[in-house]
Amino acid sequence: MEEADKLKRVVEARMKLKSRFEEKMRNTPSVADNRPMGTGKPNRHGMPVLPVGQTITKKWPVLDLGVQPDISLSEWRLIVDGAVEHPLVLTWNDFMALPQTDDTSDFHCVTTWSRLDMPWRGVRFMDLAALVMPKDTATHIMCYGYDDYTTNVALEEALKPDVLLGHTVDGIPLPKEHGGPVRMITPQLYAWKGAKWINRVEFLEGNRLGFWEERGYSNTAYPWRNDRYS
Ligand SMILES: Nc1nc2c(c(=O)[nH]1)N[C@H]1C(S)=C(S)[C@@H](COP(=O)(O)O)O[C@H]1N2
Ligand SMILES: [Mo]
Repeated sequence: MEEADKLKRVVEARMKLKSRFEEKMRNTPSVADNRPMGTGKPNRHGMPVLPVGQTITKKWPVLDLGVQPDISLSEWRLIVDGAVEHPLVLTWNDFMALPQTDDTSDFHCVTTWSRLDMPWRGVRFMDLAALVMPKDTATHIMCYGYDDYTTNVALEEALKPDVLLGHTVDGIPLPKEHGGPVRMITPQLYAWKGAKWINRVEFLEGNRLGFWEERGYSNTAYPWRNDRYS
């Protein structure tokens, strides 16, 4: 009974949050652009499978700021705070007890490679957001990595169903060099919007720029608009 109540509350919170952002999400370029730039058949959100200027790679290059932090599962924490009703700090066990999602998605790096059909397992950002419940004034998030990397994402992008905090990829625990134990992925935006070694998600009342955004990368990062630099 208690479990059923809990589930009901989670579902209700998710529905409420979804309805708040549904229209904004429907109008984002990676869903609504009627002249997307790219080649190939439409993907599941209606965009050409390969965005303009990208080349498919089978390998998975590693990009970082020169540090690959080593975070054991026992010391790993995820802080979720800022403009939310119920801020929280999750341990690894708390995180793994959240609803888990499997999803196969594409990965588009601004340095022009794309890796298609990557099978991920993790927690939907939407499910995490429903737990903390963003305040009505929240518009963006800032994601922080253990390496002090930061990147900002608009909520209508972060709440899309393919945005995961992934811990497993290709059937194995996410390798450290790719951001393990947990990283975010943003399949409908360039991949720098997904923080590796994620440690904190701060909900913001208004926009703020992250590490690369401050250094001339696009605030919005839409692959099908060649929206790389600002
Ligand atoms: N914490 C952290 N996250 C990060 C980065 C980083 O340097 N630190 N690099 C970003 C960039 S620029 C890209 S393209 C992707 C690369 O992910 P990969 O190394 O798994 O290919 O991670 C993004 N997330
Ligand atoms: Mo990148």
